[in-house]
Amino acid sequence: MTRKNRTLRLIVMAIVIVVPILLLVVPPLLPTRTQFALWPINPASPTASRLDRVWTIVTYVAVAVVLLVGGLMFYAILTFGHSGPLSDDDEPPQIHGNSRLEITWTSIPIVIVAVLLAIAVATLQLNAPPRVLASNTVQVDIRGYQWGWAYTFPQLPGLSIPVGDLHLPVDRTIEWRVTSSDVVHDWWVPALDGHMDAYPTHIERDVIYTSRAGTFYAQCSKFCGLYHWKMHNNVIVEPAAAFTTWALANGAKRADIDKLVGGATGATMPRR
Ligand SMILES: [Cu+2]
Repeated sequence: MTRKNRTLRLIVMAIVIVVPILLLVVPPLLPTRTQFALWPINPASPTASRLDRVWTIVTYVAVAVVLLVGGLMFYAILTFGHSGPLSDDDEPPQIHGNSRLEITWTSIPIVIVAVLLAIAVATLQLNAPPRVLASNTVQVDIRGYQWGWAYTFPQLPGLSIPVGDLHLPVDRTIEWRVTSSDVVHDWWVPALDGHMDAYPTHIERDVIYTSRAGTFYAQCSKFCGLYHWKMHNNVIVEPAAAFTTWALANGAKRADIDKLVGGATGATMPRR
């Protein structure tokens, strides 16, 4: 191999290996991480924090594997690379039946995948909705349609949001129940929860805790037709007073709102 060819190959391989690593590793380290709104980062609920932890572990394990395999590949190519016509004498020694080597390179990936599986299953268990909910849990019915999301609150009759942003009180247990009136959609607010598929005639429920106020990006994540891209909006988690103002302006009765968010504070509720 000529020096020029070798340098060129080195540069191409460096790009192939380094660019994906940079894309994976750098965004979570940036101070303005929220601009990557669909990354499961900057979690605002315990549920999303646990998902974020799994995501981070998987990412760094994957990067370590890429570095290891890519490094060995680099080493092999640069050390044993050959150019020009081959003669019979150029064939490297052929290795067959090295049981120790084969067991090693089979068992390492199995162990890695088993550990990641155990972490993922444990997280799923922790994120499962509890059987008993706090008495002042806020229930939200979320209905996907082509192409938008509509919200109602069973405890706040009269409040109906056919289109637009969803507001929620901070420091509250929220039970959201997701369905669809036409095709399959997917309710996804990365900062608060994992994906929730929205099927017609089926209610998918999950329970989260709004541990931090803020404006969080929501996006339908199932391709549901021509204007799927329009199915995004914000979930605004805010103090009880701001939530009350919003609910009043959208048709809820004050007595119902006071009953729901004017009573006990989050400190008395189980955090999950
Ligand atoms: Cu969609």
